Amino acid sequence: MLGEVNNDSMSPPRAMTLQGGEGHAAAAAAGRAGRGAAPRSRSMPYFIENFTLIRLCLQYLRVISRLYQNADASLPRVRVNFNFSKRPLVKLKTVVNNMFCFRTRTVYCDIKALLVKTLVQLFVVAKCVVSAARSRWWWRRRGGARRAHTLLLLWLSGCGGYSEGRRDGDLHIGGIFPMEGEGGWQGGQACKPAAELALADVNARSDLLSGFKLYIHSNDSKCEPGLGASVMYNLLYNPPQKLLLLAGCSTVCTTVAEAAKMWNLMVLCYGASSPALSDRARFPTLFRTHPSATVHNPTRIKLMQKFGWSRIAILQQAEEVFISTVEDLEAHCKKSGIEIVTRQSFLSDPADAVRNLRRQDARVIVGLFYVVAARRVLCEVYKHRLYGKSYVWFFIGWYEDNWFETNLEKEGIDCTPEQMREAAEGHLTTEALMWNQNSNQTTISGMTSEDFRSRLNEALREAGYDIDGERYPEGYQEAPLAYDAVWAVALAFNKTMEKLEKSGLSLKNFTYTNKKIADDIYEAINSTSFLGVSGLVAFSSQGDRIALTQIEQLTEHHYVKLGYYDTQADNLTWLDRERWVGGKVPPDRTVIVTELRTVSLPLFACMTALCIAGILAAIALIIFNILHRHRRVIQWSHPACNTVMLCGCCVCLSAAIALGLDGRWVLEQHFSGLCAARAWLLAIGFSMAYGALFTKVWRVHRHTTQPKVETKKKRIHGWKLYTMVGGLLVVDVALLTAWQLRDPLKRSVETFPLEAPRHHDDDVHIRPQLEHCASNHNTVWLGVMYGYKGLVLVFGLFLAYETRSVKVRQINDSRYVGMSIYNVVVLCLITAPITLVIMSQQDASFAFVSLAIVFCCFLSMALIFIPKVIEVIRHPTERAESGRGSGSGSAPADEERYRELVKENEELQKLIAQKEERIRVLKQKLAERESAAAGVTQGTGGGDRVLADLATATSDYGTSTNYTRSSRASVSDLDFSESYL
Ligand code: ABU
Repeated sequence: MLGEVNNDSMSPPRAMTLQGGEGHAAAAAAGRAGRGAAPRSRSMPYFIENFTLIRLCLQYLRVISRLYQNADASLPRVRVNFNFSKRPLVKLKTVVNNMFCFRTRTVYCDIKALLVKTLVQLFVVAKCVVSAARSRWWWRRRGGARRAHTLLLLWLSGCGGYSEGRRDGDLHIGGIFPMEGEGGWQGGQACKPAAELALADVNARSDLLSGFKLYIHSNDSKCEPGLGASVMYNLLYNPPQKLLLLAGCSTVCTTVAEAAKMWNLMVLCYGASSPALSDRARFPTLFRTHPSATVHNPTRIKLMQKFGWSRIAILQQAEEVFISTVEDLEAHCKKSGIEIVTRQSFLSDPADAVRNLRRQDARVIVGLFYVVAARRVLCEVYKHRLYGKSYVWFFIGWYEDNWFETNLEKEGIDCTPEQMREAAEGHLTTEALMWNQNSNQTTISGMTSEDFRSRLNEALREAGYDIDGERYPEGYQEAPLAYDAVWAVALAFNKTMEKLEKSGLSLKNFTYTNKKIADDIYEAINSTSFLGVSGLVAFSSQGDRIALTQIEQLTEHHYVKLGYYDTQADNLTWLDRERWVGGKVPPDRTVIVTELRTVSLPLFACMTALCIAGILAAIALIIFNILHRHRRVIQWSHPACNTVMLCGCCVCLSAAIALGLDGRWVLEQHFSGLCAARAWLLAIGFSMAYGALFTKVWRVHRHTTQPKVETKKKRIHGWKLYTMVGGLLVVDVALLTAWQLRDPLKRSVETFPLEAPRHHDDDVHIRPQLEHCASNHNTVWLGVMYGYKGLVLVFGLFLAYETRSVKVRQINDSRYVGMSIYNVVVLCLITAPITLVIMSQQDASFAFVSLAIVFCCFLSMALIFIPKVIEVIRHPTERAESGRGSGSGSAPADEERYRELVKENEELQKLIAQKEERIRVLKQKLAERESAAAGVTQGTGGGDRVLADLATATSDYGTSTNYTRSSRASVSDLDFSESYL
């Protein structure tokens, strides 16, 4: 019989012609032998003839035995595969096996048809003999025995050919198996032997397809849709009529199923996972024993929830099967609140996609690709170090167990098996259960799944696979699906036949235009339900297989079962066998630890100590100022201003401490209070300290610019000294209150770029944060405050410059006040803008500002008080001044005395003026008289009187002058004095 000829290597049209063509068997055999086995030689035809003869004899014996025994006969059947071009060892073994290993198969022969056809063959033989007799040379060249042999061959071949190709009792289905392709899924390698096992088992059953035998006409699609389509058309356009197509590999199934509906042909896919195939409108005649890849997605989501992963990435091969799986996965993720951080796809080279995963900090990655692409991905994963304790990969579970270390050289993968093993360690796989898990359960074929495994292993061993060395062919996982697919077909045909019988029809009546029988077959498959070696075989309304999923993990280069998930019942059976590379569940992202940047403790401690020392020093100086208030050195330095300045220093130093307080000390909710305190303390302290200095320098300037008389007249009241400071404070309070009420300072956080993990912990990154005080319109408020303070500073600086060489007795420390002002101005003008620039560096900023404050305060206190302290130390016993000076601190008696002296001085000056006038008049009279005496010699009485008056006047003047001089000495209030400094 020729129906079982394996036509892998034939071009599809030819293959099908040979399959169906009776009487061409010898030619077909010759063609195969010519391609595969040996060069054509003189002995070749002889071999072919003999070989074909043997085959036909055997077939004939079967026919005869059936004829005489009228019963089922088990006879050997020879199958030959001359395809040596690929996998020579496997093929050679197959050939040898097929030639010498006879498989049990029951043959039904239609005796009536045999008799008729035998007559026809006898006629053909006779005709051959007659025509041959005419050709003498032919008779001469061939021996008689040889001629008889050939005639016998012709006759037998006719019988055999008939019995194979045209039996009415054969049902034909097409089989499209991906076997020898480069990429994709070449699962036909194991699925085809499994389908053949099923075929044998189905045909061995007398209760199935009574009177019919099922045949598969198969070819290789290489998992290429174009080639798959070609194979399909050849199956369709070459006899015999096919009732159904079996197909594997999603891309091929998609093409085949989309076209097959046009021929009213059912398609049953044993190896197609594409969720796109669940579209009933697009694929109305498709069924599959392979579960849809979407069954993995609920399992993946379940695992993500179990391990707390809410951020994943997807890497996929650009094939419809994976695109539609990812679409389904995205929908599941969205429903479960899982973020898909990136979705990378690639055609054939995954290098860029893997690199992008690293950039996106992907940690939990779902990979969807065929096994060849999976090896490339794994190699890139190794190169980019995207594995280990910080990463989790979800791979598809239907790759063979050692997929990551095979075919590396052949596929040009530049990673060693060791590197691939290292990168693969710990990954998870999800797969639909394709083997019946109950190994004791007897399935429809009478086997348990383990029995099936043994038989399949045996078949694969025979085919040359190193099953004992755990080198399984591709599709081993799916082999039960192919086995059950054939059973599903047989059961469905059986059901359909029973139905058709009632209306006097048979499956043999099916044609590609017969919608009615096609519908019956559809109904039969749709309602199929049986226990197969892959589990319960039943189809959903979409034609999908319903299945459990299994979760595995690669641990020490071996897959370990972690559990099962029943999507329908939402039941996860977990075996607690997972092992993670780092000993803990990898996180789904780099853990970002927010870390508050605070002022370093030693710096804060040092500055606080300095500030406290400054505050204590200021308090001590206030006490000193009060204790020695009656000393000239204190009295003549506006001690009230000095006290205000010292208080201002205390406040400023407190502000410096407040600047160093941060999140380390103050709770977040209290931080706005700290912000307000800083602003108020600094502004008020500045106005007090600098205002006091400003007041002093202002007074010095007033002394130098006002007319002497006016200066002499004006009495300086104590309260006037406070007006300047008071005015500055009022402006401060007004501004700060407005700021506080309108747009209060609040805690704001500056976030810095991520910092490298500490202690080489890849999973942890630090995100530094720094607290600031800011209001909504911070720049406006700062501008107003800085503008106002800047004006005061600049004006103070101007006054200090103007009075730089002036020494006023009442303000004995004016030069030092000026120096303090220079110092404060310079430091403020430097510090304010620099702090704005370095405000993101908490230590530098705090150190800079607090040192500026400390420096200003210390220097001002030192400049103003050290001379006074030294003076007090030098003259510890000096009594308090009581009779001189007019400083703001002078006693009322001094003031009174001063006023009396001024008054006396004025009176005396008036007197002097009168006397001088009198002298002038008398001198004038004297001169007149002298001129008259020269003309008239008379007595000297009148002249003597004038002289006497003059003498009186002169004597008065002399007295008066002395007094005035002394008086002048005592009221020299505008004299520059260095009496104390
Ligand atoms: N389990 C093999 C699936 C192959 C495919 O969907 O193409």
